[in-house]
Amino acid sequence: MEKGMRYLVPGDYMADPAVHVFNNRLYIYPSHDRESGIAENDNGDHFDMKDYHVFSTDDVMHGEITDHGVALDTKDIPWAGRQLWDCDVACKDGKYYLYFPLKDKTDIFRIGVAVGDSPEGPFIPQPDPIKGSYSIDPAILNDEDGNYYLYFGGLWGGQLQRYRNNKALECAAFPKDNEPAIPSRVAKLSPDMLEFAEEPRPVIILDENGKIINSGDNQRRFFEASWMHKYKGKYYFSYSTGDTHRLCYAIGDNPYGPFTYQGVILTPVVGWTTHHAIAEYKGKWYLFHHDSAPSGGKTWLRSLKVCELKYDADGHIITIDGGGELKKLLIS
Ligand code: FUB
Repeated sequence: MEKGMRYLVPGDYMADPAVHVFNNRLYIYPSHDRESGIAENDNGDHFDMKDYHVFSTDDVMHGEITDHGVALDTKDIPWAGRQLWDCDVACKDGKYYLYFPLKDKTDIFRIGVAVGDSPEGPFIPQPDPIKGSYSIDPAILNDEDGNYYLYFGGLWGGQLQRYRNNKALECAAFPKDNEPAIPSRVAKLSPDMLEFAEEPRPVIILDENGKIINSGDNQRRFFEASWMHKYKGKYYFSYSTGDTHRLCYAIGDNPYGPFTYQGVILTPVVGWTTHHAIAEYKGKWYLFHHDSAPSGGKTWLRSLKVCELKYDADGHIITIDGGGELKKLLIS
């Protein structure tokens, strides 16, 4: 393994981390990959996850990682079809809210909420998904002014190409290469944390000339895995570029953006997907992510990783080597 990297849960396959500090402890909310036996395809049918475990630690690089066990299972979700993908958790007034994407019984991804009394869960799902929700990869920003924002969306198997202006299209449609890329979405949450307080808005990413990044610019355009963190008063929106396998980021002045593209956080890892969370704990910043090296490159069996993340004096994130290209050659 590369120097300065740590696999967090070597005994199991965990992916898509969301990470937050609650009660001075760091909590990790990953997807729980499993060998489903389903053939790999561009729709991601092979990612057939059924439950979530919660993990926590008080020492990210060297401490014990506690597994708090199953916090939510699809069998307990009344509207469940299949595929429990990336989740995130927020805390408000002593309650914990777990946001999760799941296909409903008609095979459409919706975003659900489950509520718990502790960051470890268990979480009790609401009877229905969030009204007006669609697609995947929910990520929460607690703006620490009483407002919480939910970012979401993902292309291809994540179904975001099936929507325009929050309405389902008759047929999925991708813009032409010279048209603006399909954006991630953001919506403020209602005071009870259970619904959108407003229509989701597009998360616009601009290039260095102030022009919206185009669909054909697949080294920089949004694909999936939204994450938001704040650093020195600025809003850092980060995401995966999907088919070009990078984690990139863009900076804005408020939770809605627009955000101006800055660069690459993580170069490709071993495996197809790349997905992350960024968090500060005990004075250091960390990049939580995953790769498929321990499973020999099997994209549906990913392992959780962490390393330190550093900024330069101007607040730019220093690019981290995902180790993908070289390792891929060794594995194949
Ligand atoms: O884990 C299933 C999907 O793979 C996630 O929702 C995406 O972000 C990608 O990591």
